[in-house]
Amino acid sequence: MQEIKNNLYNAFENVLSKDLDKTLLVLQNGQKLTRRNVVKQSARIANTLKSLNAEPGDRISIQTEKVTDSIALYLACLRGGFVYHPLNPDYTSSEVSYFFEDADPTIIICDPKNEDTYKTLFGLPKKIPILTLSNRGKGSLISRSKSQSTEYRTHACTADSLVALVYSSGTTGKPKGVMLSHNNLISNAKTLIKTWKLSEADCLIHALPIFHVHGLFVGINCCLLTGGSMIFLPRFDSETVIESIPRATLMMGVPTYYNRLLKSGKLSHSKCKKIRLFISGSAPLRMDTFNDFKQATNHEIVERYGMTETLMNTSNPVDHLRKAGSVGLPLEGIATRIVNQTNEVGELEVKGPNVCLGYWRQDEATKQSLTSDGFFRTGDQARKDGNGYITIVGRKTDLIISGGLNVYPVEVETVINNIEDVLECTVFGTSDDDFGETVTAVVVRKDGSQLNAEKIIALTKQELASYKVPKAVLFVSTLPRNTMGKIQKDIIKQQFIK
Ligand code: MLC
Ligand code: AMP
Repeated sequence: MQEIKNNLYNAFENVLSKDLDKTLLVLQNGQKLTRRNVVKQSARIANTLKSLNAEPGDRISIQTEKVTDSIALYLACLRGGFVYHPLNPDYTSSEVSYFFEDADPTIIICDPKNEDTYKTLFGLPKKIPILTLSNRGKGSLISRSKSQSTEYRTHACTADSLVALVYSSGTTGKPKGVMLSHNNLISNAKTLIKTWKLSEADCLIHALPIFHVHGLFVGINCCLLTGGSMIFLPRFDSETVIESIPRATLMMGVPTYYNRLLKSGKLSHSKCKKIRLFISGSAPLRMDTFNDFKQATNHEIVERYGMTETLMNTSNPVDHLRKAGSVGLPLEGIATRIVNQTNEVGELEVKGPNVCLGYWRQDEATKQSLTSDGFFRTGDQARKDGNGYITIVGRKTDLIISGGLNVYPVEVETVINNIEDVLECTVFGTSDDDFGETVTAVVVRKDGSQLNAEKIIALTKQELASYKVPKAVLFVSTLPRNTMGKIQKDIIKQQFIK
């Protein structure tokens, strides 16, 4: 009995079962789904996955749009003890091949448009069942689920059982699967609920994608654990979000969302009076965005900081000073320290029940990510002020965060360097009012080549998801190198940044 309670689904069930008629999701078309609708659908889906021989611990790889049944599918994985493995629907077949190969799923669930390709590429050799899911109950997952029972006995697991595999790119090598446990998710959601004073009365504007921890484990888990409701939007779109604001009490987003809401010119104090909190994370929130947003809405955005490997680490408080430019104070139960400081800036390390189990099938990388006393090395450079507020001042790596999505230059450089007529290139982030940072490539062409920026962009797009594709491509005759022969990215960057 004790063991059963360790499944995150049991924690949700305790809350949801109190009033199954309460609305859980309001969709973009106004349709409302009650808790009962979602709970029953999750049982049908869990039974379907089980009927295809999925066993607890097996990975279910999911690359679909954000659709009506997405939450029921997530809950189905929890109930079955299956490992939820979400993927960005924008990934190309070549990107996705790597993830399927590495995660080694028992079932793949994809958008109908990819079914034939994936069946040929991944289904046949390993006989992996490939199901489809699209909006409003379409696709083979839901058609198969219709005849299934609406009851499912939730899998009993330990607190440390693997619940989700979310990939995070590495600077070198390939992306690594971050192994998250039931306890990681439960403890982090409980801490956030306390910090942000979330309750059953809250209604969250959920416009974030659900293939990353922000939309999934901050947005959805907090809502399911409090018994609140969500305006569940397929994607962020300023118009729809602005229309939704008067009906909501909470919004979570990346800084680009707040930049775009401001740019719309349609915010006002009265429109936002029902909102309790606007929360931002996944990328630095600029001070001018914080200040302009306050002026436009009378709300100070609550900035928090986290990462896939650790879920959320810090947040500005709700009842005390929300410091512009700072990611706030360590969350309860999470220890933070700043090591190897120069001028008070050093690498931020964190320890607590939020830190992941490690990297999937990569023991060496797991070992390297932790110190001997169990702190996780975030790779973020930070400073702490006298009151304990933490400011992220940079990163150890040359990671680009564009609209809250991470791009590792080396991945883009590899694709561009493989283009015929490219001699060499370097890729870095440049500051952008909308995305915070965007991807820029500086390329050296082979002698006599007429290769242009459009062609490079088009060829890169065949290989990589569009958020990784450079928004600007510039040409030079040589790239400066240091005495070791390494391209001096900083010098080039300075030349191009105004
Ligand atoms: C889409 N594009 C992007 C992009 N998203 N380009 C750069 N950066 C992005 N983030 C592509 C589109 O495919 C399109 O390509 C072109 O850029 C312009 O698209 P758009 O219409 O402006 O983009 P849009 O669809 O509106 O998406 C932008 C966005 C979205 C910011 C709304 O990317 C988004 O919702 N981001 C949130 C990411 C997130 O959830 N991060 C959390 C990670 S978890 P084309 O070729 O068609 O023109 C984490 C831990 C933590 O970091 O602390 O939370
Ligand atoms: P990911 O690996 O995709 O989860 O991205 C995590 C990274 O996003 C962190 O290591 C930080 O570099 C960055 N990040 C998240 N939240 C913030 C924030 N509020 N301010 C600055 N950087 C952030």
